[in-house]
Amino acid sequence: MDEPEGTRRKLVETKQRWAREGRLLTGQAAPPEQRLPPGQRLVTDWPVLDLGIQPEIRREDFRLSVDGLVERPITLDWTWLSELDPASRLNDIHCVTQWSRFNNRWDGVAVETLLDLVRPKSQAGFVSLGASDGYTTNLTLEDFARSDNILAHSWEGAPLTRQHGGPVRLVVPHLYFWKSPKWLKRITFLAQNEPGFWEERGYHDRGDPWMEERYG
Ligand SMILES: Nc1nc2c(c(=O)[nH]1)N[C@H]1C(S)=C(S)[C@@H](COP(=O)(O)O)O[C@H]1N2
Ligand SMILES: [Mo]
Repeated sequence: MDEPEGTRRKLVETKQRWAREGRLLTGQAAPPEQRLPPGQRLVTDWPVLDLGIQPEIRREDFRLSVDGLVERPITLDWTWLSELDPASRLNDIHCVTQWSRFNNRWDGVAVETLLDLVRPKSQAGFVSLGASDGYTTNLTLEDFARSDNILAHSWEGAPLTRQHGGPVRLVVPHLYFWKSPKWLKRITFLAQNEPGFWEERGYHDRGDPWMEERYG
């Protein structure tokens, strides 16, 4: 490979790495042409996408089991969740069906806080996420542990609606939105990767929007 080609590839790799690390998501100051991943179009409404079952779960009935390869398996209920360190995140949504929505304000508990509580064992390399509608998805522990990620119970200052996954959903903003399960009820730490609902149906195992990892 000649010199300019190598230099260009390095630049592309670096920019892709920045994107993966959220470096281009600098909040309101970043121009849209940098924030919008390839093939995405911006919306200002918030579409609802799911398998068609939208379970109605009252906050007092909320349970989230965290199990598998952790030092301390737990089942969080609403009271316990409310007592954990509160966290807020401002981030962008990118759905694989090509809509993106900027500047979503979430309140909840940072995934980092949950990890401190359960302490994954050294053999844990993956998580499997389960939801009350039967939906599942998977992440590497590295993608799950990102500081941007939040267990969200509120959006724009109001409780997350049932359609959008209330009482609690996971938000993983650096990947396509199918990696962000609504009505979250189970997080299992695993040594092996366990593909979820869409991952078993032709979607990419990781789903990085800036790499256009739509299909696998
Ligand atoms: N439990 C559950 N979570 C889910 C889904 C689902 O069908 N069930 N769909 C995923 C997909 S494909 C998308 S794009 C987003 C949509 O979230 P929204 O309806 O809040 O926009 O939820 C993701 N999380
Ligand atoms: Mo989606």
